[in-house]
Amino acid sequence: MQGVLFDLDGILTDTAKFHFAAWSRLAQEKLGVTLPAEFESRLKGVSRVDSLVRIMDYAQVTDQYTPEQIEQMANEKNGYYVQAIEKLTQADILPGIPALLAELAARKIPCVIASASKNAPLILKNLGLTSEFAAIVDPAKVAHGKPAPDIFSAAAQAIGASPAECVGVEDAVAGITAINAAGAVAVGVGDPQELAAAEIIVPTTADLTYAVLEQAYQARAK
Ligand code: G16
Ligand code: MG
Repeated sequence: MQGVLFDLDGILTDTAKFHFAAWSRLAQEKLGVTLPAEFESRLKGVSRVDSLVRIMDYAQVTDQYTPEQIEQMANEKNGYYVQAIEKLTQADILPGIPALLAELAARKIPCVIASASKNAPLILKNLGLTSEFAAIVDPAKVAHGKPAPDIFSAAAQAIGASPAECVGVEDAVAGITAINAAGAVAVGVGDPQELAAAEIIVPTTADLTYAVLEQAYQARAK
């Protein structure tokens, strides 16, 4: 294993609840709808504008807004979201992540962020994790978002590795699909049925260790 490609939201910290709260506020105020709870997981790994498109579909208002109004609403949601993530600290890092990053650093295995979030640099800074990563892929610079392979291909490239030499860690179905499409080895965190396409699935981030990632990598090589 030459590198580890990390999703951010749901792997390093739990920001899905903040995305959902910000979208819920926007949907209520601007579209007059209450989002059902299942939207929290339905928007995982989905880009900002694509998330808004799904919400507008749900509200059945897709044809009623201009591209400028859509962009304005996406910006507004981001304002609410940034207010929440500004308060993140080291205490918000998910269990097992500091130990995993330390194990990988000790083995000199580079780590890269492959997140759909344009706020990834701010989140990493507030978690105190910026220096643990060799690179953060800019999602604005990849042509297609998850489930397309682009962001994981770019993440491997950022450390001079081929995707096949890397393990990707994800909590979202779209992310596992993207890792597999890039040709990297997928480790899923969450529901084994939902994430069945991953090489190995663990229940929580506390179960992520170097040994688990290496086991997934070796299993795929067979
Ligand atoms: C994350 C979240 C998504 C969010 C997307 C874009 O992806 O899971 O819910 O819509 O980023 O975030 P932003 O609006 O901050 O650019 P990931 O790939 O880290 O799970
Ligand atoms: Mg995620």
